[in-house]
Amino acid sequence: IFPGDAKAWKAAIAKNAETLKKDVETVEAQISHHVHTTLARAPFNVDELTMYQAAALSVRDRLIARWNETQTFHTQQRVKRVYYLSLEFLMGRQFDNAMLNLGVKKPYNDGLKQLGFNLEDVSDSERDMGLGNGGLGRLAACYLDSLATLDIPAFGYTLRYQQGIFRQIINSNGEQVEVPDPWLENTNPWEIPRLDAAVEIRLHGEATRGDNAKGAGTWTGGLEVLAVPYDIPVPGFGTKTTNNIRTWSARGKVSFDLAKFNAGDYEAAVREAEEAETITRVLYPNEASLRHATYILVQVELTHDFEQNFDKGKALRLKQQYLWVAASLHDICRRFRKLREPWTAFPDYNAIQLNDTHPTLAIPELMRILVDEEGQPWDEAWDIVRRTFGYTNHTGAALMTEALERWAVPLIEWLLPRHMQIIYDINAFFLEEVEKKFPNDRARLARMSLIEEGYPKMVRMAHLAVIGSHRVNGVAALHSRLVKQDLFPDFVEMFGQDRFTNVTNGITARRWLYQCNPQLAALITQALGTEEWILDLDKLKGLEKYARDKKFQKEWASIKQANRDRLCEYIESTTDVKVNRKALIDVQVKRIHEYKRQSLNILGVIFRYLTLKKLKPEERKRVVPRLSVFGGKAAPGYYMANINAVSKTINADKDIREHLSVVFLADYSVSLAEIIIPASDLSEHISTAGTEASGTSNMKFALNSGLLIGTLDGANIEIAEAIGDENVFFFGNVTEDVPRLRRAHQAGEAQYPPELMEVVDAIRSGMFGDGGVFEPLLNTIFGGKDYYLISDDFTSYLEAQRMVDVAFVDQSSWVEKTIHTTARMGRFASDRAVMQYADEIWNVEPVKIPDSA
Ligand code: 7GP
Repeated sequence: IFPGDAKAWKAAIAKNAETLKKDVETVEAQISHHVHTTLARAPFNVDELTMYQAAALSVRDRLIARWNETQTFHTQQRVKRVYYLSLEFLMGRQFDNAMLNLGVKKPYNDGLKQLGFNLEDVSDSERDMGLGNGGLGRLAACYLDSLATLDIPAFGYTLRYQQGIFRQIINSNGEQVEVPDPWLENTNPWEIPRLDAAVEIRLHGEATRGDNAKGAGTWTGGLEVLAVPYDIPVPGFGTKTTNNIRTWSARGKVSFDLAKFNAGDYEAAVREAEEAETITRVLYPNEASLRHATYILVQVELTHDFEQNFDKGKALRLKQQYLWVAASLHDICRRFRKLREPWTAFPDYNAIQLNDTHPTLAIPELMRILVDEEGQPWDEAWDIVRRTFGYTNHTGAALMTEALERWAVPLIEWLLPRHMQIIYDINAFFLEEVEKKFPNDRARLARMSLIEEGYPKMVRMAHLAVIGSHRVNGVAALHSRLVKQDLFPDFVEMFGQDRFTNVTNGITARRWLYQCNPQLAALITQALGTEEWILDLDKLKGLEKYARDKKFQKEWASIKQANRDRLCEYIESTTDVKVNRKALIDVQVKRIHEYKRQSLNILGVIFRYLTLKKLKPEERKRVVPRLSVFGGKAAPGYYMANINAVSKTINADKDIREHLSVVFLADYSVSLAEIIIPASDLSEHISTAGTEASGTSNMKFALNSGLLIGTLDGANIEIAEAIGDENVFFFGNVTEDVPRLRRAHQAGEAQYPPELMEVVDAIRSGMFGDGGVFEPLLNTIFGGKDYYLISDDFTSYLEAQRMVDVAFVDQSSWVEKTIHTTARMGRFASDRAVMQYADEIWNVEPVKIPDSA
């Protein structure tokens, strides 16, 4: 196996293995190695950033060793792998997480101390890996942690955006300003460049069909660009398995055009290469704004020059999607060919999960590879495709079909001519089947077609994902029901119930308790007498017996207070607000979006303010003090200046300050969530029923002993089932009521509650400055049709908030509720969710990497 002298190899490997020992001296030696050689610094010249880089590189060495063993073992054993295709992985910071999963945090802590550094300060030098927008991207990160921890062979595939999610600054008008996130400015120690393993990707060009409808076609010409892989190792907790996230970076194929270069036209020589690189320059900020762009586009008159007439952003986004899936499938197929198995065995070795519709082009791409390149018969190829793919939908079904991704046919034809043919053929054969099963039903054919008629025609990516997958799942019980009922009812009739299933989302307790709330984790471990809960979250049940134990309650509460203090310090150091450390901390952090109804919250805050103003000073003292915390990024151009206007007035009011303060924390991120979530007493998950597919922060708050106020939406419902209705503050209309209420608004028959009118009067009186910043909001409620039913849920929301105040006064019973809440959150572990995917969708088994590997 070894080239050259086997003895020399073995001795070298054994010697090198010593660098992986976990004692403090070894850790210090490794760090100093990187300081001196990789970073070329002398000890007197080491600042925190350098120390972070050196320490991170030494952790990376350990990861790479395990990564190598894992990959080699998986290859030798010919295991079936899961490929998780996600356009977003919101990883956050890696250093702390990697140390904890590898079990080396203590020696790093001690080692750094001896070298003159504090671990926490060093960790703070790390930039978040912000390669995602929100829930979908963070879910992908949690699932990768679980896959590795559960020893399931898996790869994540995504793009290596040079700019991740924008950084958010709040200007003096209280508006969001987006600034770039150059996260790669300092070298990123967590990735391994594989510059030699680039993949060639074709765009544009000419396509031909085969002799008969199902024969092999061709695709030639056009432009070739390179996709260069960078690997990020993902270590499991307490296991050797180290999986991989492969991120693709776009490059020009020839770095410059020699002829032009020689002719002296230097700029033209590099232009093409630069254009290729723009493909992975930036993460797209938000689905909603892009969909909006689609609608505008539909009305634009089209010519053949799409770069000019099509929204450039749209074309670039499609290029991103294709470069990513084509490079990933190339990789997967290359690995499969080495097995020398027939293509019909492809699904026995590969399960590919489509994280929403963004990677749906993988379906026609795999058809193209199988039919055009590998000479497989069409029907067999289609069978292979269907057995390989699974599709997860993440959009709230009550937002309805217009929320689903669609691409203009002319755009696909221009960029991917062969894929457009394949999509048309898939559609033709599919509609034949529909016609067979439901003869003479033209309306049904039109509804189910992959192509939506219009000018231009559009490809419905969700339909393609449904017919090209063997399983389609939603992400919470309610959502999965709505996916069948509202989004794909025709497809349920066509394929039967079995193709549709539910996998309720989950979160990793490694990051979202063990890492972000170390004190609570330590208390739990002490009470349970074991750390097993980190791998088996149902073990938290064992806390139930302490729920009424006064001593335990006291320790539990004092940890919450410590976490609260930490958040208050953060607030006071980043804003000019002075906060009451005893206040109930009421949090809403998530993407800012109409359906999530931050507006309901802020209108409720105003009502609380008005109520407090009416009380005498001694009466106010009896009201539970509150600190309302908001955070979240809005789609570019969508401002939340109203929240900041309210906070300005309230925080400046000397009579009220003690009793109510409001802060908006800028630049919400995974790292900020790690500070906010452990500190929260109450968190808000208050979307219009039927619109939030699941929510995952609700799980994080509850796991960290915070109570929830929410609607009967997404995973809130299942959380309440698990922890007990009595521990959740529910309010508002249910999904079934939504259509009727919307109709009432449309017919002008809706009632507006007096509490809401009181709030509106206060706004209009100028109490919160120029009312202009509220106009868009008030317009959607009064001028428009109150699509998200703020007015319908307002009164019951206020009532639920009153119940919170009442409950909080009895601290012992409140703490008891929070202990029960944490104790019963086991089923929301991402480990459970991932095992469900493994059993019901992927059909994969864990593979333990032996110590001797
Ligand atoms: C989100 C959903 O809004 C959220 O409810 C869910 O918990 C999360 O996915 C994970 O399943 N969706 C997105 O983040 C998103 O970008 C567009 O959806 C396809």
